[in-house]
Amino acid sequence: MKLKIAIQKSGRLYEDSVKILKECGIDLSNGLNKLRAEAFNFPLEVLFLRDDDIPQYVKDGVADCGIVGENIVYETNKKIKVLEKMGFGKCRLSIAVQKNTEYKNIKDLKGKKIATSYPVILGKYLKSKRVDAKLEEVSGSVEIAPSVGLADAICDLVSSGSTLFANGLKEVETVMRSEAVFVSGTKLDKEKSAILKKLLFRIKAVKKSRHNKYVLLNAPNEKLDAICNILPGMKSPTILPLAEKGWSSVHSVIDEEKFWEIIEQLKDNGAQGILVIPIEKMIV
Ligand code: PRT
Ligand code: ZN
Repeated sequence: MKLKIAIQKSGRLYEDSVKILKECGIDLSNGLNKLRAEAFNFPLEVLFLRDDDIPQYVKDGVADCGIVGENIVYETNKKIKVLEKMGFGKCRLSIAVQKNTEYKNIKDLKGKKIATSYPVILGKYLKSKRVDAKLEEVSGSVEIAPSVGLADAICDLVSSGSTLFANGLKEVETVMRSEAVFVSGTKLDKEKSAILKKLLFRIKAVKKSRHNKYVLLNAPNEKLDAICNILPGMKSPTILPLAEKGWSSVHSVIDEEKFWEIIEQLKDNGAQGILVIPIEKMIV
């Protein structure tokens, strides 16, 4: 029995999806063809699909789980479970207008035509804001719609914002934030649920390790209390006496987001010989 996972065949999520499976210890070198691969060291079969098709395949049980953008999950609105955010493929679904258009707030979109590939999500958003606008569904090249006179505004995915800028558009509303998510069907049998649980456990461990660093430092004993207060650690930091009298070695794990701030505080409190080591996996 193998668990079937659907990932994007090519595109923005492909590389990160394969990478995280690899970091979960899953070897996909056993590719059967361009559409399927089998892991030989974990009961997993990988199906490579277009991202838009993944929710439907997972709902129908053709795949048991998948990695796909939240934007696609909510737009296709299929009955599937979102189990975990993956931390990559981050973007936002935004409304943009031509940069010389005066725009105060969302009410300015009343009666306007908005081109989008996300009519479901945008429709709900406008409804929640009580704005009645006309949606023009387009499947690609959304950003040219205003300049060719097809629409007054667009609603599309944005990451760096350079596509909007290059097309003379400005972002005026964020409709949703999105990133890749791990999804599953709602009716997996016992055996597949057990494999899914193992895979999810590994994904969480890999994700957690990415945000954390292992820190080793030397500290004068009289500063240990202050230093331990700065270091949150998984439980409390490990403290070992050094050969040099009056000094100890402190080991701890710190969150990448607070990294520089913590390092500065440690230095200010007399920490020396600070070593920062990436963590490969983190099981808590
Ligand atoms: O062939 P397939 O249907 O599988 O792929 P696709 O072409 O439909 O999707 P793809 O590979 O472009 O995107 C897959 C997923 O990546 C999306 O569903 C999002 O969840 C996520 N993602 C993250 C993005 C972006 N960032 C993104 N910037 N998807 C698309 N874009 C596009 C956007 O549509 C616009 O055209 O990039 C352009 C804007 O980028 P910036 O950097 O100029 O702002
Ligand atoms: Zn697509």
